[in-house]
Amino acid sequence: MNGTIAALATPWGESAIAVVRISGGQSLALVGDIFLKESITPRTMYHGVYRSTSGAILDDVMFVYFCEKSSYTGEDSAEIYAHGNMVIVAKILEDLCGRGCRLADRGEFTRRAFLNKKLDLCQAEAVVDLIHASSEAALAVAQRQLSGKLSEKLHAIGDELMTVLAILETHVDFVEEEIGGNELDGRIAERLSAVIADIDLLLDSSRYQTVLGGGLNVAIIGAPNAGKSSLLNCLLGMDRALVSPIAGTTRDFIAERVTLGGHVINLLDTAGLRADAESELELCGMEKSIGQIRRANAYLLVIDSNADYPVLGREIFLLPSEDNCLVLENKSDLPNSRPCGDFLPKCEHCRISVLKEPERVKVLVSNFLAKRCFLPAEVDVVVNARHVDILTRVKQTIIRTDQTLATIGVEFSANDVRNALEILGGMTGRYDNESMLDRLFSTFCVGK
Ligand SMILES: Nc1nc2c(ncn2[C@@H]2O[C@H](COP(=O)(O)OP(=O)(O)OP(=O)(O)O)[C@@H](O)[C@H]2O)c(=O)[nH]1
Ligand SMILES: [Mg+2]
Repeated sequence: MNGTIAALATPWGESAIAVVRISGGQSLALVGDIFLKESITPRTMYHGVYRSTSGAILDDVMFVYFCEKSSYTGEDSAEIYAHGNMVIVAKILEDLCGRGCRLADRGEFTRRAFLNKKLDLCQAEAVVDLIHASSEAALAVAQRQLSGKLSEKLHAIGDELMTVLAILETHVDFVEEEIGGNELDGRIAERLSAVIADIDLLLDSSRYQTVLGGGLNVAIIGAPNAGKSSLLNCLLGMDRALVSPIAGTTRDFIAERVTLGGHVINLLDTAGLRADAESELELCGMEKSIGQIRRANAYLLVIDSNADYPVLGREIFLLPSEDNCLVLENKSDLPNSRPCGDFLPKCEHCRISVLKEPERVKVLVSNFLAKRCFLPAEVDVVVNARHVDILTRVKQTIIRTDQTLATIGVEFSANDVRNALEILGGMTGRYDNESMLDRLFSTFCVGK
């Protein structure tokens, strides 16, 4: 943690106000010098004129100083609220560098907060998640993680492992007193399997990462002319895709983001799938669509309830399942429409008319996606890839403890538990190397 750092904390570009953030031992002296003030009360907003070292007036600003006890970074820091003009901001940063500051690296403010124990690593990660959260669910999870919910669960796991370690060590120390091998094994095995169950719950939550991260990818699929593009337009609430009675209208797939019931959905309208494409161009469109369909997390399968069932083709036949696919029996307003429950019978079905009842269709689709694909109420934390890696290693070590206890003995199992605790420590705090921290904080923006 060397030197005093400075960076623009608001986005680069024109705005009402731009916030320049400063952190490090020189913060108080810097604001004192710049604004010619001898005494500055922490956490108090001041009005001042920013004068550069050469005496030029750069801007009329507000500023505030935070002492190390009550700052984000855990060290003396300050914020300067300038007009949101990037020439002014560039000049202020240049002046700060002239006064001995250094421009901050990505995530350096939060990295300092972590090194000063203001946050643990899980909470630091939550800062990025919170900034990038694009749905209410993602925001709620990030806020819980930032407030320490995930860390709490990890500490509980750590405490339990410490208890097991204590039992094992007592037994090592007083081996002559003989607690009774079987009784000891039973007590420990029970505790270890409870810990494994807790770890499994956390590991299981990782499958909601995709949903929280970039939103859910939902592909609208079906035969040509079924009404897929009509459905896309209905869900978007605008005329985005061409709709026509000519089969094979959509060639290039169309991707659009939409918020349904507070959740971000990446909707994908695709080219109609059929075995006898009429042209090379249609075939190219289908191939491109199939590539995209494979990456989807859920499917809205639109069929024309007046026509023969679609032939989905080998490539995507197996993708829709009861967990991820809603079959929409469209064009129910036409006289020859009939129920199609025997087509993919395990999937949920709805008889609809996109044309005549767009609002009902919107509600049906939102409910389906909410039920199947969003975060269940009981999932309060969601672990990321780094956590999965650590938790998996902790779990393997615990399983080994159990085996070691049965085969080699108490002394060696205590070592395994110590290892498991050591690995678990990496989740919230202890870190092996600088490069891991570099990687983690490189996902931040510069002023955070
Ligand atoms: N009667 C009726 N017609 C509909 C309904 N939904 C869509 N259509 C009509 O069906 C035709 C095809 O609709 P599209 O939305 O272009 O179908 P698509 O599945 O995107 O077709 P391709 O892009 O060719 O694969 C258009 O004429 C729509 O107006 C409906 O609920 N009822
Ligand atoms: Mg279409």
